Parts: sequence; structure tokens; C-alpha cells
Amino acid sequence: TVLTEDDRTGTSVETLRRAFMDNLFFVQGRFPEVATKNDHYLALAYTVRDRLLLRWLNSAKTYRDQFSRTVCYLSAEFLLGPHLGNNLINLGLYDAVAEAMQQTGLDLNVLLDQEEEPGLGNGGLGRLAACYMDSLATLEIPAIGYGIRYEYGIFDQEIRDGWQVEITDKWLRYGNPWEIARPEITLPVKFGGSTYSYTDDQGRYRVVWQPHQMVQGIAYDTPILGYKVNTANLLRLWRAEAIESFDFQAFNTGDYYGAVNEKIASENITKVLYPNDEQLQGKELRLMQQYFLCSCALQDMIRLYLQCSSDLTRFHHKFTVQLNDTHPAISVAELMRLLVDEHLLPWDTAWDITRQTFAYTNHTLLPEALEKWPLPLFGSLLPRHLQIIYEINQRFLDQVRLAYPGDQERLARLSIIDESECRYVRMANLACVGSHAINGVAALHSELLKQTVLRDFYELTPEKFSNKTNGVTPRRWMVLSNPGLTRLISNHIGEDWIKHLDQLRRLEPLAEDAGFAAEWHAVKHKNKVRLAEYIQQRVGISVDPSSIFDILVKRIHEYKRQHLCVLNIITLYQRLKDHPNLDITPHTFIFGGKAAPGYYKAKLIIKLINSVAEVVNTDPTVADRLKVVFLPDYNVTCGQRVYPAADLSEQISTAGYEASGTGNMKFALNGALTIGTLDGANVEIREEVGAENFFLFGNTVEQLQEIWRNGYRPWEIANNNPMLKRVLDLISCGHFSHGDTELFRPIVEHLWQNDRYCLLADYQSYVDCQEQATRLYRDQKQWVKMSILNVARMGKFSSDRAIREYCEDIWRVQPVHVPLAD
Ligand code: 26Q
Repeated sequence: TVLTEDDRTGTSVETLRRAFMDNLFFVQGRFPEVATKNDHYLALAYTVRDRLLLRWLNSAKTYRDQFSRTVCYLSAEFLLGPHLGNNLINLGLYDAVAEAMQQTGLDLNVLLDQEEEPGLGNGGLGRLAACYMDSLATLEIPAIGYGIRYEYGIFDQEIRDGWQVEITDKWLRYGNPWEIARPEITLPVKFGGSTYSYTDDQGRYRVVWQPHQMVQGIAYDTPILGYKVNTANLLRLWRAEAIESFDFQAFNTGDYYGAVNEKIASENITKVLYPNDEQLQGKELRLMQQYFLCSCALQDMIRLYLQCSSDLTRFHHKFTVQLNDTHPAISVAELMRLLVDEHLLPWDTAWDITRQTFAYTNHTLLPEALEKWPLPLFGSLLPRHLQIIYEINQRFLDQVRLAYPGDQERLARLSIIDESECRYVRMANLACVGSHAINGVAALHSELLKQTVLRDFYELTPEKFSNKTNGVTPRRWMVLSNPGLTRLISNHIGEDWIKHLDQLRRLEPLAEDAGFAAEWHAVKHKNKVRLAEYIQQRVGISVDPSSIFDILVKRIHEYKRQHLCVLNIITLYQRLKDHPNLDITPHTFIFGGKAAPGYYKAKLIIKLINSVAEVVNTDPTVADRLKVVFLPDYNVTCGQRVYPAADLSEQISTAGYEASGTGNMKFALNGALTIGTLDGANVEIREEVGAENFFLFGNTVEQLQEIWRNGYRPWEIANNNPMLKRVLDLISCGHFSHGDTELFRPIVEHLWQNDRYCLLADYQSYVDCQEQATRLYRDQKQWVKMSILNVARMGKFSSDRAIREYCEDIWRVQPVHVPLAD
């Protein structure tokens, strides 16, 4: 018998083509002759979505029937990147759909380019959450990601006259086919007001929170499919809306405009994602966002729990909750409030449940980046939570006093309330006290955490601490973005590596195979040609695909030291000016990254890069040997073009400042060699790929500590290094700023006088290492061999490995297989 395929679930080319035409007509409402690119994109997205929903509903049913233990990943950011291509890869339908589109006279690549990426994150932390959602689904772990559905994500970046200009990210403008609104899943969230207490008729002490404002959270669900499994997990993002209850109307009697204003105020809560450097203090709306997320997420979990059981004392058996940094740390107090005030559990029972529910991941060592909220602000917005935090703190400090009698200073450091100058709530302390597990994101970072920012907590409860080195998903960051390399690898070792990245080891013997090396080189070259075309089209600079592509893409921050890379570029430029016939390796430097809108120095670094680019790119003496490109609006989509085309990956942060880095992993997995410091996950990457396949430079954490202990004097370094001094002077004298000697003064002056991030201390080592790397690049045989060995040994950095470790050590959760019922 011939089974006809269902148009909504079938996977043959013919069915996909028919389903697409059907959606074009009945969803988009278009005849093919007049359909736009966006119509085509949406028709295809809905075609793919139908196949997703089949798996999603089966997953949900399986989990519900089995009351499966579920991971909840709480994060203020999920930086997903475009869905279409990734879903096609994970469904195993990429080639079939490409074929179906071709038969329809369309180019799948053009449709893929139509998708506006959901930029619901700043950078590493948000992207990590997205990689982890991919791995959770691929490993068949029941999971829910809880986040915020920002109406405007991270701003779009334009470069005007070399400066960054921020443009509102209207990502929802043309609709979002990947989400399903759930207007029936609506939860109330309170703000402000006051509390009162009384004793109820059963003699229980009760606290009532009478809020000043109430909003509702509405769920928007996006299915997250695993790779070639039926598991599709839930990403549930919340949008804030006004509650128009009868009370609300009565309250505003006769004041229609007042009522509308309250509506607008409520909806502001999920309007915009905050960039990550903004001075926290006084950012009331940010605290509202964080609490809004936590309250919605925890109420939702309790709602789901009560559908199957009425015994909340076992809540932590059903759910385990990971806090992605301290942004959702108010969850600790919120779960206590829900359990004690609303579900009437005794404090001690609630506290046991709470601590067994939460685990906390720290992503930073910068002390000034630790989240803290002024008490008056906190108390006026969340009066009940402040009481709860006081109670938690009092009980906690009683224990500390027992452990360390008389140690007042330690008590003050451990306290959730900072009483030093102004009073603050310290969110990291709250997260530590309220969690059963605490982890850093790379081995070095986890060690430094124990020695510095979380030292007292480590000494108190060492058993809570562990390391979980970050990872990235090979599906998006290799299979989707680098099809050429994926094909080459799979032709030689099969496709298992996509789910078991350790298998890349099987490439090692091929590093000696000349034929394989030639193919490897050809793939890289093709990727570089493609990036060169994009650069030409985007910024009008022509770059030579056989030059070394030396790439630094990440958020702009002083500790990441983009300007150290600039110092080396000017050094090279200077040497070429001094010796016009100098035989250097043709070199293309490519930068990308956004600066937080309020971070002036970071924006000035962008201006510096563009100013140096302007001079270098138009100077005939260096023509064709040195090019500098700043790619505007670096985001996930741009990353997918950039990583596969890199020869050299710049990972040059000051040792001890980059918690992990994940771009470093994406580059190395795509065959770039790394020039880097012993910082974050660089340390482990070097360990894995071998010191001989990694360009190491710069001072170690210990050496830098020593330098500061002895009194760091950057001006002495500059005065004793003629080339460095010339480079700094060249910037100061206005060579890159049309004679303006003021423009870059804040950068250069800081380097001379303070140099907090030790650029000058690492300068010579960096320049030497750069030279060594570029010289080696001329030996293409050797370079390609090192590139192959890098990829072969990068298996550890799959997010699948990271998620397995979280599952075993922290979450104690197991896979649940989802069958496809038809
Ligand atoms: C906080 C308060 C108010 C407004 C914004 C923020 C905020 C938002 C985002 C603070 C920090 C962030 C993001 C931090 C981040 O991305 N950290 C990076 O996390 C990666 C994943 O673990 C690491 O690889 C990077 O090393 C780390 O810098």
C-alpha cells in the first residue's frame, strides 16, 4: 500500500513543497506570483513549525504522563540566533527543504537570510543559555527555559563616522512564526505597596502583601528541538501586560487617561533588554524585569506541579532550577514567599525545599560587576521580599556565628546585606545562601572564585562548589554555519561526531594526510572568499582571501583588550612605513562587537579601530599587505559567517578577567588557531589541543598579581620600549584623528598612567607572538596540520559535555525518551 504523507508532518521533498505552497496561500494569503521574500520565508517557517509541533506535543505528553524530573534554566537572556536553519538541521530536513525550494524556483539561502534574529541577550551569558537549551533537548533531558520576551532586544549597531550609533531592535516587526502565544497562561505579579501581619484562626502567623501595582505575565512558547531526536523542549518567555480588572477600573473611575498610563507603565516592564554595563544603581525597571521573570517562572512551576500532585514538600524532586548568574537570584526569596505566604508551608520546610531547588552559576570575577541593589529601592519595590531576605539572613548569620565565633568582619562580608557605606542587597550572597550548588564556568574561573569574590562562601561550604567548563553546540556552530567542513569531516569519520564531539579525535591521523590537508585548506579558503564578499558588500573594503584572517569578535570591553590588538596593528603599520619593502605576511584584521551605550571608553575603542582602519586601508605604502575591517552589528548571524573563515582567533583578555569565553571555542572548532592569554577557558583549550598548537603570550594571573604587588608602573614600560612609545605617540599626536590630539587622550592617558588591564605589560609578548604566528602562517602545510589537530582535540568543548556534567553533578536528572505517536 502507498501511504500518503500528511502535509503537516511529512518529510519527503514532494510533501514539503506542497505544504509550503499551501502555507503561502492559506497562511500568508498570497498567490505565488505576488509573494515577497518575507512571504516565502514565513510560509517555509510555518512548514517547519508544523514538524516541530508534532515532536513538541509528543514530548509534553511523555513528560506529563511520567511526571518527569525537569530542569528549569532561569535566565534574563536567551541569545538564540535565527531558528529556521537550526531547526532544519535538527529535524534532518535541511537537504530535502533546499531541494523543495529549488523545485519551487527559490533559493533556501535567500529565505534563511530573511529571518530577523531574536537578539534577546547581550553576549556570552545569553548565548550560553541558548547552547544549553540545544544540548538539553539533544540529550533528551526534560527542560524548560524561562526568560523574558523583550519587545526590543539588544540594539542594532550602525557605524557613522567611525562611531557606534544604537538603533532600536524591532525584531517582532514582521511577526515571529516560532512562538505560540498562550493568553490562557497568565500569572499575576505584584509590585510595591506594603505588608501587614496577623494570626489566622488556626493560630498561624500570616503576612499579607498589599501591592501598589499589579501586572500579568503572559507566556510565549518556543519549541527547542534536539538534534535528530523527537525531544522538543519548551522555551517559555514572559511578556508583561496590564491587568484590567474590575478593581482597576474602579480605582481609576473617571480617569480614563490615568488608567491608560498605568497600562503603558505595566507594559514597559518587558519593553527592552538592558545592555550589560549600565550602572545598576537606580535602574528600577531592571529590578522589576528580574522579579517579573522569577515570579512568573516559579508560579508557573508550582502551577504545573499542582496539576499532578498536591504535596508541595516534594517540589524539588520534580524541578531543579539553575540561576544563570544573579539576574534571577530574587527567585530564592520569591519561592520562599510563594511557599510560606501563599501555600502556608512552615518556614523550615520551605527553606529546605528552596535550597534543594536552586543552583547558581557565576559568570564574572569583576567585583564591580557583582549585582547589588540599594535597600530603599529594593524595599519600596519588593517590601515582602526584603522582610524574607532579612529573615533568611538572620538565620544564616546565626549559623555563621557558630562556625566563626567573634569574627565580625567575616560576618559582614557574608551578610546578604551590605552595610559598608550605603546599604545594599547583595544578590550573589543571596544566590549562594539559597543554593545547594555553586559553579564557575571554566577551571581557572572556578578556582579564582574560591580565592576571591566567593572566598568566604567557599570556606563555609566548600562542598557546594564545583566547576562546569562552558561548551558550545556543534549543531549551530559547525553543522549549520560550516557545511563545507562538516561534509569533509563526515566523509572521513562518519556523522557520529555531531552528537559525540569527542569522536573528532579520529581526525588526528588525517593531519598527516596530504590529500586531506589540501581539502581542509580548500574548505577554509572557500569560507574566507565568502566572508571577503560579505565584507566588500557590507563595508566596501576589498580584502585578500589568501591573507591571514585574524579575527577579534566579542563585546567591546577594556578587559577584553581590543585596543591591545590595535597597538599591534599600529606597530606593524609603523614597521612597514619604516621599511616599505619589508616582507610581511599579508594580514587582514577583522573586528566586530557592540559597546554598551553608556560605556564611553568602549565606544572610543570602536572609533579608534575605525580611525586606524581608515588610515591603514588608504595608505598606498601598505596596500595589499595590511587591511583593517570593523564589521558593524556583530550578532549570532554574523558570527556564523565569521568563525568558519578565521585563521587566527584573538583571545587576548587580561589573565584573570574573562570568566570563560565561548567565542574561543567556536573559532577553534572551525579550524582557527588561537593567539591568547592564560585566561578563562583558553587554559583548557591549550591543554586539549597541545601547547605546540596554541600561540600563548602574556603574563599569568600570578605574574600580574606580583606586578601589582610591586607597584605597576606602565609609564616605565612605555619609556623603555621605543616601538611601544612611538605607537602611543602616534595615536596621541593625532595621526589617526586628522590632527585631533584630544580625541583618543582618554585611552592613551589611561595606558600611560594606570593601565588597569595591563596592556603595556603584555605588549611586547603579544607583538612577538603575533609575529611568530604570522611567520608560521607562511608554512601552509604546518598551519593546516595544526588547524586539523585543533579541531580533532576540541571535543571537550561541546555543550553536550557541559550539560552532561550539570545533569550528573548538580541536577541529578536523567534522559526521557520521547516516542513519536502517530
Ligand atoms: C546586569 C545588571 C543590569 C543590566 C545588565 C546586567 C548584565 C547583563 C548581562 C550583566 C552581565 C551580563 C552578561 C555577562 C556575560 O555575558 N558574561 C560572560 O558569560 C560567558 C558565559 O559564561 C563567559 O564565557 C564570559 O567569559 C563572561 O564574560
